Amino acid sequence: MKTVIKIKGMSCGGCRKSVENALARVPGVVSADVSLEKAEASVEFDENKAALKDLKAAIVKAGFSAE
Ligand SMILES: [Cu+2]
Repeated sequence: MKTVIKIKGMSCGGCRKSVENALARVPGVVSADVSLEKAEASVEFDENKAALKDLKAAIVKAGFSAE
């Protein structure tokens, strides 16, 4: 499935990349596109392997806040 997660705390391309990498490492994530301008991540994932809370936890662990 696909979901969009609002992210707070990103201020540059490095932040964007950190979030993207963190999401890509979550098992079950197919693709993660993070937009710095929109402050959100579009994530495609296999809901049998990953849950929304896992995606948010990865973002928080990377140092940002997810809504
Ligand atoms: Cu940054």
